[in-house]
Amino acid sequence: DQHQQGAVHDRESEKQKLQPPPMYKVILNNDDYTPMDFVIEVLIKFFRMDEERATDTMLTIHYKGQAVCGVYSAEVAETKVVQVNQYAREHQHPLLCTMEQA
Ligand code: TYC
Repeated sequence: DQHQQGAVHDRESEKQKLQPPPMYKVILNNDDYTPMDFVIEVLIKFFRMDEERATDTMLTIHYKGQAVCGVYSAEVAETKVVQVNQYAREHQHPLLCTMEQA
């Protein structure tokens, strides 16, 4: 009845407030072959970094193995991963973009 529907609605509203949607780190991984300049270009183009931050992030990946390039909703993160990997393959580089829950 209406009282029960109200209770269900209240619990759903409560749940949405207590459980925000999961967020995902989008990660670029190091490899031995992708040119440094190409990685910088990717960071500027897909992660909207300025050149200084892109260079710093690229070097972090190069020396430490990987870096988080951004944190996004599931849908946006998945799109970044597909677009970056597609772009790298089009340019015949092995650069790998992955995601994991933040
Ligand atoms: N290690 C690569 C090189 O020496 C550069 C590189 C940096 C590759 C970051 C991938 O995600 C990467 N040319």
